[in-house]
Amino acid sequence: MFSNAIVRTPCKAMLAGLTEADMGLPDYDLACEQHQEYITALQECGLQVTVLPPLESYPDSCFVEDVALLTPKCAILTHPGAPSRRGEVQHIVKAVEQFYPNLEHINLPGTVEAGDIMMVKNHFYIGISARTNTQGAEQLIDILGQYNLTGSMVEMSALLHLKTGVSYLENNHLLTFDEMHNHPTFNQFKRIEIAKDESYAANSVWINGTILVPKGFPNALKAIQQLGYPTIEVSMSEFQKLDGGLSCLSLRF
Ligand code: CIR
Repeated sequence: MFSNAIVRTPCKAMLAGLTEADMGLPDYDLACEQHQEYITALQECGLQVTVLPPLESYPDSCFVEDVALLTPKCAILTHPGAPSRRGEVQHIVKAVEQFYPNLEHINLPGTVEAGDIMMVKNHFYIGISARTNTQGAEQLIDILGQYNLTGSMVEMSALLHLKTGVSYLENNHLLTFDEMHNHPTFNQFKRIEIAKDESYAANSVWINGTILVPKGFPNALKAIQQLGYPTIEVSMSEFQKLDGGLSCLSLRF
């Protein structure tokens, strides 16, 4: 179960955020509205939400998930693979310190963005991507080991982050997209395959028994509901334009 979440209000500079989506520029005011809707959804799931102020120097700073890994036993500050995002890390420290007495760090040459990390009980799957490298993953696995947690690396090819293509919904249920449908690492899970035209919904989020699903993906929504989960749909169009999924907008712990 999660009790808390940390989010950061989008900044106006988000229009200059990193993206390969080719879906046009986000509308800032609409993004703020959608962000508020996201916070409300977290609160409806019983989370206490810490809302950090916008950071104009970092266009992608609302995607707080990437800069820290918050586990039940420890907090690890990452070192993003995207150079323009590295400065975001120092700005999350104070908020994380409110909840964790001791912070661990990933250091160069290691890079990690926590969108590449998927927690399944005490195990952490770490996608090796353009943003997270093997040195970073090795450092992370070492740190996790010190807290009796485990980690393993997942090879991937085309996805931005591991959780762009796979989400764990608890109860052995895994949403998968594209290269993750048949990935041997996940053979032991019951996979729910998300079709290409709804691929964005492969990044849905389990919070205390409820699944947050991006709005506008009816088949994915139905498949998740058929598993027996209550769902909350959240409008995400403006964040999708920046390659940001539902999980990216919060740290949940
Ligand atoms: C980036 O490219 O870094 C941002 N525009 C999107 C980050 C998405 N984060 C995530 O998937 N965890």
